[in-house]
Amino acid sequence: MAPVPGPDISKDLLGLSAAEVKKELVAEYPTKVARKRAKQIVINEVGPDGEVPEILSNVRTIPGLISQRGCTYAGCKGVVLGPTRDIVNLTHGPIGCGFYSWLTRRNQTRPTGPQDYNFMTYCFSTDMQEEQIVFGGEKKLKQAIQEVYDLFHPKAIGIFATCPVGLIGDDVHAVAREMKEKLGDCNVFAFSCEGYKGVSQSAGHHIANNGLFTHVVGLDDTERAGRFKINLLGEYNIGGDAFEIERLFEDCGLTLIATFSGNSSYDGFANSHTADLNLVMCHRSINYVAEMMEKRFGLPWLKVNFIGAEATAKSLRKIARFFDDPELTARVEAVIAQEMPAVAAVREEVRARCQGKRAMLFVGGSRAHHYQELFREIGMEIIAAGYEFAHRDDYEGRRVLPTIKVDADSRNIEELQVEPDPERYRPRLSETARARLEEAGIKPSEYEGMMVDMQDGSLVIDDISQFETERLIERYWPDIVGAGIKEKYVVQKSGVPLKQLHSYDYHGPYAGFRGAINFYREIDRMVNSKVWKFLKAPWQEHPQLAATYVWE
Ligand code: CFM
Repeated sequence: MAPVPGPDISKDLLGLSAAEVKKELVAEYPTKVARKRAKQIVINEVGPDGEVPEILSNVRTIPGLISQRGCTYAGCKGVVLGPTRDIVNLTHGPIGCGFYSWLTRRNQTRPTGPQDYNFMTYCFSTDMQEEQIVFGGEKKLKQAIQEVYDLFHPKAIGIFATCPVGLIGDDVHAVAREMKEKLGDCNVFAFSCEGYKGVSQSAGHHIANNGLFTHVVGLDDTERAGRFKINLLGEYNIGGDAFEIERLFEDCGLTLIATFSGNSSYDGFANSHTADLNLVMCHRSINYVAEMMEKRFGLPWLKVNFIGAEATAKSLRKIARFFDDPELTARVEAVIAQEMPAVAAVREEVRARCQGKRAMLFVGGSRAHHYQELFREIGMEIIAAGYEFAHRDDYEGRRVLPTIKVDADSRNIEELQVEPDPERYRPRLSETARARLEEAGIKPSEYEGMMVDMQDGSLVIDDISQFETERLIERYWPDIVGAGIKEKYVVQKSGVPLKQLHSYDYHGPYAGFRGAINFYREIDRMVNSKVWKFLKAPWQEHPQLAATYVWE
């Protein structure tokens, strides 16, 4: 996508440029901290070939800065494995880790019938106590697995290690092997996803990808019926997004084998290698599975985005191009033609009220990019965006992959060595088909990152701190901030609405065409509400109430 034209967004309320604002921000820090943060705060500039400035990311948060990040366990258990209804996710650790990672993300699921399992409403934990910390927790873990099996007879049990497990040295993998053998008809596998394993939840994604690929993908070779078989990777069915995307796939005549992992099932993962194309939504959390499936089974992957009506249409057309079938192409066009009028009507109405308003988005590792589309569709501008835990390729595009330095923290996470499967490797894309796609501007195994889609002069900030968030709000006074629950109420008490782009507050879906309509209406309601200007945070009226107030 070409750089987005638009009015000058590079000035704050005082007329200072983004570069000047950045200078002021980092000047508040001690020298060493300032040096590091200066590399994580970048003024966007897109060159003629789509080249963008380098941004420091996927590095440790500086102690003392309040960050938005979560932990490795959250990325593994909560994010990637959490939304699968029929795997029992058993947290090996103190009760809080299990409880606080239990369904707060609003990942929904739809069992196929009364016989289908849904364990997502349960919270499974070994509830580690002092006795296990001192004498070891393997015995209690085995008992818990047995109890789960006796009560529920699930197809699979995933074990998730929390921080103390790594510290005391419980061997969760040995326990998993032993119990798998003992139970016979239940796949038991473990994840060494202790919270401290990486610098953020991103490490947990990688560990989860490795585990799923090693223990589940490829277990079931059954060929399902369907001419256009796809997997959707990196879509987690927050607020029902996957339901809307599934509806569109069905209308288009596409057969969805598996989603990793919104509205997903164990059998879907086991069978996913029989599909012909992987679609990658959230590149950060799932690119590893896409890469490994390509190497072992020959499935190519395409980056897609179903957030935004235009992005959805574009993604559907990409899929049609891939399969290169006139019937499919016609059906995709018919679906787009049928859905768009309703979208356009609401978009025009809402745009009249939202045009020129400004947003800041600080979310995870993909949504700060994807949601820009939706805001732009109603005429809004993105003045600053950033990720909590993305890597340089998510910002700058995969072209920088060979230049990313591997540090001690990333070396901590295993890179699986994957070879083509001797029997089942089947390249789905011939050289001619690949060339044909590239000619149409569709590059398999490519993601160009967030920055190329942002205006010159906008701020790109990695792992933003609470202090920087507050300062930016004072300086730019955006019409809305897109972030998460930890930021929400501080920002709103200051008088700026905050839309949770993780859990969607209590709303959604936002994906696909109907999702876009929901989002336009929600943002219209939020940015045009008059209540915000009457708000004054308690600490604005009484500075001594602020946590950072210095008594003299
Ligand atoms: Fe991918 Fe996600 Fe995200 Fe993510 Fe997440 Fe999430 Fe997110 Mo919250 S997998 S990177 S670890 S799109 S839970 S569904 S919203 S931070 S931007």
